[in-house]
Amino acid sequence: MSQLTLVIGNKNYSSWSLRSWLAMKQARLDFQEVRILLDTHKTHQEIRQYSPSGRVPVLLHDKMRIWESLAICEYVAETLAPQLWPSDPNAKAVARSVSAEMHAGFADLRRSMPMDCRSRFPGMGMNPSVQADINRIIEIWRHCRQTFGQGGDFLFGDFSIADAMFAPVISRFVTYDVPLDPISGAYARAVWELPAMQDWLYEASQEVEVIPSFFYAT
Ligand SMILES: N[C@@H](CCC(=O)N[C@@H](CS)C(=O)NCC(=O)O)C(=O)O
Repeated sequence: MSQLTLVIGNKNYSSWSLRSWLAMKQARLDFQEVRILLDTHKTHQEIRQYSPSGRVPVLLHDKMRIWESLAICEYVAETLAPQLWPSDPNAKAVARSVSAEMHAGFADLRRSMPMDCRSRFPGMGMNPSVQADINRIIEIWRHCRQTFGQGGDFLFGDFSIADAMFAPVISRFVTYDVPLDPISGAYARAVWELPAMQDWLYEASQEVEVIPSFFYAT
């Protein structure tokens, strides 16, 4: 099998890394991990060895380098794991829309409630703009579950890239204790309880590095 390596940041903080990592784990791909500590004097130089953008995650596949979390997921789905998108074209189109919306948006939520998997800060970071982001995310989840979710516990039934894209949001909702309605809460629990997600959370809990949480608003 060809060589597949995912370069990631600290598991506790690197929400973009979690997205690609979870998609690849759920696809049962055999890959190596290289973890680069964020926020050190060597971080930029170390990441630049692998990633032209100077950011993680970056996927190394033979001679290819693919950066940007969503592009990595797309590449993996196209080359190795087509099951990462729903097979129905309409469901797939909406899965792509909500994945792109997550990748490009929700800046207020990301800034005010940064991912910090192992910490608990109930209520911290909430303000009207964050609440507006949360309301839209819940609207997406409820719509996808009710329209496309019949075949399983995830947004489009079976696990897809869309679920990977929202996984760090679910971690934030746990850290900041964001209340959810029954449909959204059941969905968030399904992602949270995935063995791969639990592995990531365990490994995050074992990390010792501390980055001031507001610094990594990603
Ligand atoms: N849009 C990018 C965002 C990647 C990103 O911002 N990664 C952060 C870590 S979560 C990073 O590499 N930071 C490096 C640095 O700040 O030096 C993606 O989707 O992959």
